[in-house]
Amino acid sequence: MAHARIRWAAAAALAATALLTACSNSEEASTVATTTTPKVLRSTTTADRTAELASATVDGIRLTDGWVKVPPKKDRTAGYFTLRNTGATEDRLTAVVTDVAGRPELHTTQTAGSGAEKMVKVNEIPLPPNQDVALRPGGEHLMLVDLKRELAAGQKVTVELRFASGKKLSAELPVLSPDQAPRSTPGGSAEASAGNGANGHGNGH
Ligand SMILES: [Cu+2]
Repeated sequence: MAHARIRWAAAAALAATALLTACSNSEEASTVATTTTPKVLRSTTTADRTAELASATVDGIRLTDGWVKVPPKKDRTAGYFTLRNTGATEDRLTAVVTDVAGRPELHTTQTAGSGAEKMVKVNEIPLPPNQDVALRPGGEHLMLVDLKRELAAGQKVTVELRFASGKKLSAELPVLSPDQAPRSTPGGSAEASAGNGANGHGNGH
């Protein structure tokens, strides 16, 4: 119908047709411009899959990429973060204090000859100057044993990290479901790759 009217206008006055054409061209141009918007929306949706990770700093120490896994078992779960000692001398993470767990522990993961992974408690995690030390699935991690309450995705766990230097660093770690967990864990382990599946992270830590 619109075309019919345009033709009628063209028959009536050529100048008018030229104006209408110019008009419809500019409309097309603006349509093209708006069709690029959904791409932006799509990448926003992707970002939603990975919820915002915690970061915090205290003089000389920076925490980034902090999160806690939705407990795979009722009584325990693990927390992960990257620490950077921005000072000039070595420091050590010696303890974590939190009110959500009766026993917060520092663990490392050892792979036995059979290939089975085993978690071992450690007393401290060294932080050499100017290096990132990543606590991550399949490696060193914070173990929250004897959970005092249920932890659901979207909640936050407040932790206070204590260091050999006497420094203390507080952070609020978001609780993430497996499909919200960060995908690209640097040097990711078998467990991290398993997390790429729909229902990874089925095991205990
Ligand atoms: Cu553990």
